[in-house]
Amino acid sequence: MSSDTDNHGLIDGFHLVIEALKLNGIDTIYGLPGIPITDLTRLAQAEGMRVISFRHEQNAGNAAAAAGFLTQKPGICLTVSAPGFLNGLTALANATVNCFPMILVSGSSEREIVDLQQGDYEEMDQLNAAKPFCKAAFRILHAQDIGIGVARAIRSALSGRPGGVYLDLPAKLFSQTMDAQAGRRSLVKVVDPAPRQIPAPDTVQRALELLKDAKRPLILLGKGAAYAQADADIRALVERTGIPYLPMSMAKGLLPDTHTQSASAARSYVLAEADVVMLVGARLNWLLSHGKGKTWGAPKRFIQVDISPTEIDSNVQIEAPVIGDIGSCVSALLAGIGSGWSRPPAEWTATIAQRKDKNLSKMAQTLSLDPSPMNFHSALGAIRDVVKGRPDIVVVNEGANTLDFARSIVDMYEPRKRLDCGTWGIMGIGMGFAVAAAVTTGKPVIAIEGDSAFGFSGMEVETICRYNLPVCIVVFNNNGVYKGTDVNVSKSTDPAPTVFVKGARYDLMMEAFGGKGVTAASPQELGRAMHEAIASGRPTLINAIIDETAGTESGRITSLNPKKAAIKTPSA
Ligand code: ADP
Ligand code: TPW
Repeated sequence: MSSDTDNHGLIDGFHLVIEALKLNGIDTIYGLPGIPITDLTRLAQAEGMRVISFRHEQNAGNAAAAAGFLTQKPGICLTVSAPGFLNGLTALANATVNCFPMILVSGSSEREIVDLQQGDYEEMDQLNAAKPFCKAAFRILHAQDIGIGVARAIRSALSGRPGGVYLDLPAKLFSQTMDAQAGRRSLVKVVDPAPRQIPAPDTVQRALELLKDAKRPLILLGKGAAYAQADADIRALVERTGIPYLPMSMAKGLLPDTHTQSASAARSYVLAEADVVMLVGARLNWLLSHGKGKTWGAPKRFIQVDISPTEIDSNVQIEAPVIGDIGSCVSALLAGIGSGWSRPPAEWTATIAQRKDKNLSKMAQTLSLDPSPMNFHSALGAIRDVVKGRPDIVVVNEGANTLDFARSIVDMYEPRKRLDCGTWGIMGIGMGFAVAAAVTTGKPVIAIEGDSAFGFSGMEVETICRYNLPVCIVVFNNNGVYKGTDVNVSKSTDPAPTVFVKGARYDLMMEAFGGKGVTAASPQELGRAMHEAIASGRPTLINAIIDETAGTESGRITSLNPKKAAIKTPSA
């Protein structure tokens, strides 16, 4: 252990880092120890912080990112130098892409040796490596700069569009000492780290005028709206205008998915037919077909509420940008709406209701089938019922078909209860997100995982057991990536690239660490095992046996696979 605080009136770098974080209300570190940060993890724990120690830095980083999204405080991921840093970098990049505030704090080797490339232990120019993948990157060289350095990192992660920040702490910094009183005085409590950004009144007026004239208006809520924690105002905006809305996957639950104004069950219809669309914390990226093309039908008129001015016109023209933080924008919109707002034409809302009814009864029919083995629908039907009974549960979801079907089948009822692959469609967030959800909310977590998706972070079942977290993992075991039916057409005896060991016992992985492992072959078995997991709060892994022929290649985005070109070059 390093020197204690106040030893001969001195304080060292270790303690200054911990005190700087604590001063700013940061109470948890997600990380993985090793040179030069092992003592930092021990001391942080000794100083009353929660230290969640992972088996791989990427999962710690994903946990930090999810914690940031859920709490509006930057999640801290702590790693060792070069390889540990690089392992965390994917999560940092993913956090930045998704606008989640996190700080990747990595120890680093001696600057002099790194800069002369003289071959230090875990040598790497981490600061420059990190820059393209985050919002901001900082290095602290002197103990007296720790307060300012941590403050810069926090403010960068949280202000404006949230995102990932890299903070480089060279090994030498930790054992530097300075006068304890001067050290404490040098710490900075960040005042108002995410200042409100009030939209200009004329932009709000312009947006309302466009909305008022709409014959077929639509509100589209994205995960920025969920992050903003302006839940009551967002709900009031939707309800007072009477405008149908669509939630993006992580905005599900901002209003309960069963809300009469939800147009999710008529998604294709409303996207094609709406004339004015108001985006609230959602980007017109690939997940929304870039705001154009067949999905969107006739050209639209767009209103976009976002904190980032450069998001506007990124894909199509935005006629009414409203730039500011969502809380301030939505409350300004509400004030402008007042009480005399006329609801959208009944023809529009009635047609949506009809389409919804038709699609929902079709879905109910599909869900009532009970095929053996289970398919995605029948297994998700069981999960849907469990979540309905426990709307406070957090759902983590990744995979291809497992993701796409769960998103549409499992209704969410409360804000920020759904975490998933997000903007990149990244695999591997599962266990990190599940740990963060359990740690930050104290609620039960269900992780709905494709078997391939689970493999990316599966070793963290040990972490879940070690901290005894109320996480119930459901692995949709269909023996492979997408499906389990691929065959190798070559002469070799290797399995095809997308298939796994058939009949794998993922449940035994959980048993190996003292958690509960269950195999479920029917929706009844699955539902029962989930109820037990939630009631007991014990780490549980349910190996749900899914028909290996069910689903499609890449789920709903199969069309993004490049088409095979000529298989053989034509002979001359
Ligand atoms: P989704 O994937 O759900 O469609 P995106 O991640 O594409 O959502 O979009 C989220 C948007 O929300 C980003 O453009 C981001 O700038 C914006 N955003 C995030 N937080 C806030 C906030 N507090 N206020 C306003 N806009 C925000
Ligand atoms: C980091 C590519 C997208 S979806 C997927 C992969 C490998 C797994 C699909 O199989 P799974 O799901 O999980 O069994 P299901 O429901 O269809 O049976 N590497 C990263 N990210 C992505 N997106 C991939 C690879 C991919």
